[in-house]
Amino acid sequence: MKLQNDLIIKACKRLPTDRTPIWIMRQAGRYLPEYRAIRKKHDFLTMCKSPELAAEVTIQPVDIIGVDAAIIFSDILVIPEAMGMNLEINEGRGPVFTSPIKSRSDLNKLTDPDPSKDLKFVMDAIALTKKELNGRVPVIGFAGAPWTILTYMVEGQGSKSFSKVKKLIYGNPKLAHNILDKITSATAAYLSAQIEAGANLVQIFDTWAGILSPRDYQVFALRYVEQLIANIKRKDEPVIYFPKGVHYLMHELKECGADAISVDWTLELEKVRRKMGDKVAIQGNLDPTVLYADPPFIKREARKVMESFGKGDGHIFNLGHGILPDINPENLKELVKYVKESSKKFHKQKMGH
Ligand code: 1CP
Repeated sequence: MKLQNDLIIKACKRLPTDRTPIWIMRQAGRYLPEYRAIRKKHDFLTMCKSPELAAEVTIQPVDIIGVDAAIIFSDILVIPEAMGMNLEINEGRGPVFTSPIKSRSDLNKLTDPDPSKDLKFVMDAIALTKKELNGRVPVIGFAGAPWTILTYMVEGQGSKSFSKVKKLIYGNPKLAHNILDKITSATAAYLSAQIEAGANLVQIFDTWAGILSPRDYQVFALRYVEQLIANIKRKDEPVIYFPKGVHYLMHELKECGADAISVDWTLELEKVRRKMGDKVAIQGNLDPTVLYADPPFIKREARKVMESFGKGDGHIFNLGHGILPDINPENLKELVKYVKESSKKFHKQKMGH
């Protein structure tokens, strides 16, 4: 099926577009009253595992906010669950693995999931979303990066100090590398299956990349991302990599195999672009909390982001991290409208006859 709007695909490949495309990390979620209405009736994992419900909330931000892509409603933690770990969602506290990995015998219990069986609900949600969107916008598949997934598997949940996973990589690096290898191959199969099911591009979320020293980031995170990207079976579906908090290593990142690098708001796009050259597209990077301000302020800040990238193609507008649950959706609507209109001057206009 031909896409009516393929701006994001083109931007990932740094091909000419009339304007800058925009989508928002965590756009399918709690800030939308329409999401909360469905979520009130079903728990989070049930929603992930019911293709009809997942497709419905995936499409909500396309209809309500007007974004240029739909990201499939799921979670990065479904991979460790499919590898055999028990995932529970505690209302209020978030997702928790009840038996985090502590030893080699815990690693030995993990399985190699078959995405077409163990993660069939994701593939079904992608296929159904594609059918319902009927080519309106591309569908983004996603997974967590191996390092970020390892942190959850070892910590059991989000953490402030990451002491357990740090203890593992410094105390037993061999075991850490063996787990990372297993996560990497499971994730490559998973993302390949998402593309096979119809995802037009995929994003790899490395939310906890920034808690490592530059050297450890290369050894425990970047190396596996490179391996992962090299092993995704794809034709020309782009890959976006989001290494949150990594403000060094721009030269290495541009060689990691991703078509686009997503950056957080602590970086200036102008400098990122200078360092990346023409090798990759750049996604980002409005501070998510700017959306708490009033629309004129939001627009000024959005304009600064576009000016910092400057003229030319290869920019995908996004926030520097996920949208927060207490943002007013009207503010996001204003942002999307503004970027769609005012980004035209940063692109070469087609000449009329
Ligand atoms: O209560 C609810 O309704 C559940 C809240 C929620 C939602 C809406 C969770 C639990 N996950 C999601 C969906 C989700 N998660 C998407 C959907 C698509 C989208 O609109 O973007 C995506 C891409 C994710 C990815 C994800 N899950 C990440 C990486 C991105 C990021 O924001 O850094 C991470 C770290 C998670 C783990 C997770 N899942 C949910 C929560 C509350 C958390 C964070 C846990 C923690 O670290 O404490």
